[in-house]
Amino acid sequence: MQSKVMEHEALKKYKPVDCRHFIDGAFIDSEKKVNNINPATEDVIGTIAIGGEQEVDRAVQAAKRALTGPWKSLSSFERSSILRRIGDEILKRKEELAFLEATDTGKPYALALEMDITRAAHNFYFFADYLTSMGTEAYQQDEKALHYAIRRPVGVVGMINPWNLPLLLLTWKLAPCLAAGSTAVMKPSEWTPMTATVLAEICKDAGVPDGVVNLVHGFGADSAGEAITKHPEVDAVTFTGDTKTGTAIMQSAAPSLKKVSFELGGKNPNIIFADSDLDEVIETTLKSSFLNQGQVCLAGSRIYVESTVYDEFMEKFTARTKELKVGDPFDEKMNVGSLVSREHYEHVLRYIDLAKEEGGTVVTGGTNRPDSLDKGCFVRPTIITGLGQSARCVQEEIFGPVVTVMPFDTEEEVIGYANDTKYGLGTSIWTNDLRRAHRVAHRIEAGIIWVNTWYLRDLRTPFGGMKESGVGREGGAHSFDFYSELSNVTIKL
Ligand code: NAD
Ligand code: 6OD
Repeated sequence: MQSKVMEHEALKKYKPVDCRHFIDGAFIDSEKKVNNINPATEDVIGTIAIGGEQEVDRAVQAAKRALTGPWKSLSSFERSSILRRIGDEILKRKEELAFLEATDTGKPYALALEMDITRAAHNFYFFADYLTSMGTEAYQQDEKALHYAIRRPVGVVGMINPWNLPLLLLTWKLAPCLAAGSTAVMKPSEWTPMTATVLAEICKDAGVPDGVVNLVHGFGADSAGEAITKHPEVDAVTFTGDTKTGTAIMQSAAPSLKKVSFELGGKNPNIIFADSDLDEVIETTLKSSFLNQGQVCLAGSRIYVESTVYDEFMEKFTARTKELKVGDPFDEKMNVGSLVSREHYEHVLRYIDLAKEEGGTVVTGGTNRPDSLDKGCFVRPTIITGLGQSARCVQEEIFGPVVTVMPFDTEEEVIGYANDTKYGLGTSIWTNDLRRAHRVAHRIEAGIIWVNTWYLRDLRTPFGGMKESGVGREGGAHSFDFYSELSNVTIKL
């Protein structure tokens, strides 16, 4: 890695943290530990505690006790104030958290600061407001009866998280869980454990009572992850990650019939009609393809372009892609950082080789790190053309800076392509024809459909995937429903 790294202010001010479990309000040491690796330098930066059934059980018992402790007697206004204080504390420590996130994931520091950490604070502010402004369902049945719904916390919630947006996605679960009065046992990804560790400390500083927020580090199968999903006293499991892991978690949670919410993988189509504003399309498509090194579940990794503008699109999109700078996450001139780990880097490179074997053409990218970097898990933004719809690189989630581009001639044809994978998470439709936008949106099998944009979020909206991209929805009332148990009361009039 270049010496440039040493110049960034954050690197002078902050140090990586060793990741310990946080149970019942205290950090605890672990006999079993593994090294934490910075993927951009491939250096060891600290240690991660590895928990199993015993630590998970301690955390679950603490979370269960906390449900009936001081947490239960707080008013919704008091809970909302605690959520606000967590948001404030995240913002106060935003540079430190961005440093930790960039160091753990390899993503650009500037992106971590602007996107991950800012949004993490916003998740708490959003649910703090939601909690104090929400109503309840009520129905008057003529003169016969009045029905209304009451809410209680669902109980102890297991939260299992991926590595791509570690703090953003963990807080997207923890904020509504706390708003609803439930308690949590969190397990971050073993690849990106640092910001979750600091979040536990922040929750304590913000006044969250002991036992309400617990953190157990570890791996998935046969480790802390699985111990959470099969623990009989965990009432609900929220999981974000790979579709295959979702299947394993569903099986493990089945014997105790836990409530589950799954946000899984995607292979999202980006449909570009000839009547769209091509320059705007290209700038947003650069983001939907390569933001966060393409490691975004919503990434528009299958690009379909109407034939009449295909050549123009390819020329401009390729030129802009080649301009993206890949390298040191702490060099603010870089647009693309490192992938999360050597294992994932090799996985992405294997797909690029597979694309060639499948008859595809690598238009740009396609090799590993740029010559200027001597180590790190860097992959250059890669565009592949010439593949058919059934190619594995078109059907399977690569989860890296790799997109395929295919031409199409008709609306019917592209709707067929868009729906032809096992996934159904996101879609972007680019057109200036309003009727077509509605028509196509209604036929696309995806939980999240954007027209003339990508990843424009409003936290009130339903978020989640259909088909093998998920089970349930998060966001606003949907999150609240997951972290609560509803009872209907009927009063005969
Ligand atoms: P992953 O499924 O490998 O791991 C996610 C988490 O699950 C980790 O904490 C891991 O330790 C744990 N885990 C693994 N096996 C387990 C098991 N058997 N039991 C319990 N826990 C287990 O996913 P990842 O590689 O960390 O993340 C990338 C994937 O996540 C991609 O498929 C991506 O699309 C998906 N993702 C989806 C969304 C969404 O909102 N739909 C968001 C982010 C990431
Ligand atoms: O923005 C969100 O709320 C969200 N859940 C994003 C998920 C991105 C997937 O990588």
